[in-house]
Amino acid sequence: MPLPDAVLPSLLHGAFPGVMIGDKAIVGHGHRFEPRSPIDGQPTAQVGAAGLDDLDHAIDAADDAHASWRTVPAPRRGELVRRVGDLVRRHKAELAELITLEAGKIPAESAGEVQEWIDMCDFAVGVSRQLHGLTIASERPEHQLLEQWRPLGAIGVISAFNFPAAVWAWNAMLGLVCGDSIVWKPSEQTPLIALACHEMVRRAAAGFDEAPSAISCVVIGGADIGAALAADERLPLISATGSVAMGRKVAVTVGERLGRSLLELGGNNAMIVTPSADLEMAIRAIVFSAVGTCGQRCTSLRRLFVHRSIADKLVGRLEQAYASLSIGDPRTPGVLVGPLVNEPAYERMQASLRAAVAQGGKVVCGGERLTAGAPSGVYVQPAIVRMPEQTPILQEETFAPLLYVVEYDELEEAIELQNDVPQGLSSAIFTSDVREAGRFTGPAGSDCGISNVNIGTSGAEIGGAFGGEKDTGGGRESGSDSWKQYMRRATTTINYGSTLPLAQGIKFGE
Ligand code: UN1
Repeated sequence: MPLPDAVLPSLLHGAFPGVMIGDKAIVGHGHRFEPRSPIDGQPTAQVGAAGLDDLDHAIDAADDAHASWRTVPAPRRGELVRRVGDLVRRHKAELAELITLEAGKIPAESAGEVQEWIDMCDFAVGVSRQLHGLTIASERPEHQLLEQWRPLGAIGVISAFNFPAAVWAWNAMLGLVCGDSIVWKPSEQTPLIALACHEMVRRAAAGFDEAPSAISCVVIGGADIGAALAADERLPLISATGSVAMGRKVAVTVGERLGRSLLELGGNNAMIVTPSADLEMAIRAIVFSAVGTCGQRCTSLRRLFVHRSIADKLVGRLEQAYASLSIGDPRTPGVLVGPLVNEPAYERMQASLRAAVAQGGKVVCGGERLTAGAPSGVYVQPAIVRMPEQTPILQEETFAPLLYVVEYDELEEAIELQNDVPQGLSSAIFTSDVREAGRFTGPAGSDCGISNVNIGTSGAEIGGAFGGEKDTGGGRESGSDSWKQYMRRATTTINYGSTLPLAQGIKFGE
């Protein structure tokens, strides 16, 4: 498959550089590897992964870059991000093509992910003129008490395969306008799109005198690189997206050195469908949330609580909708469900299906591996399983198109079930009853970071803060005031008088 060269750095000795320190491309001192496309399991390129010494150089350079970048006025930093946005718009098709190639998404979803990056650029440009502090009333005469937001430093970003561009963009576009530099460890599954993302920033910075090129660095490698990144004291913030197990390790490592971590980990998202729901809308929302991205979003719908009076009807309609899904090579027009990322993902889906059946579940449809006509990637028929109750397997997030359905009688019970899992990312209710919607979104309702009414669990806009509670890690990224995490708060008191009154009225030797 020809690669979209227009957005990629040049090959060095037959391999893509696994390390980019601004405009410096390095074939890393780590192993050489061949990422494989989930579409057909075939290698796409050779990449020279980073060694620990490469990471060390990248962090040094990013730290240096930050020292001058932080003094550039924030609206000028916004101008750099505006130029990044222009480049991303121009190269939207090529960038989307790489996402499809490396993450296996259908083109519409890949284009959506690039759009999410563009939206993030626009948002960050606006934020660059709104990094507001406060003026606080001082208790002392002729004193000003101010709260100001200052750039934080070089920040580490660890991201996952399933949103290989957007999650970095949430962090990097805001980090850049906040005066930070970025050291990014992407998933080894998606090195080319990571290089292309960096390439957009590199090109924007190349024509922009105030921007040192090492404000953006990419270090492609495995868990050892991630662990060393998290441990590095030169990085005051580590923003990590991925599994709960990974996040727990990052939190401990970063906590140990009293750094700041921003975690976006697993979701085990639920939807409640009440008797007053608009079923047509609910079905469309369920199908997109449960099978979109082949069930590999952290916001994917995994648990469906349906009122007993409508359960059979709803499940019957879902079964029909699932039967009409076109599954296969995501580049084929009309296909809605692409591949799982790899064999282990398929094995985990099968293990969860087996566990669900052992716990009393009845498979309504799906779970079969598709071979006929599908290329040699891992293609599965999305599954629906009716469960007698919320059994132990429903406590786990399985990153695959596997939807459990449980019936309920009382809304309170459904809300309790939805909250009774370790994760707390996204949630939804379908109802036309304002009281039910109010209970769900109220203080005793959903305990998730995202609680939606009459839309699915996935597909959040960038304008809101994105993230969740409990095992999801507590972080909030992208919109709202998430930018504050990429800055440090400085309280400044200015005495413009000619006496020295002490706070709390203390008299000291007078
Ligand atoms: C993720 O899966 O890590 O809300 C992020 C959504 C997307 C982001 C998902 N905007 O589904």
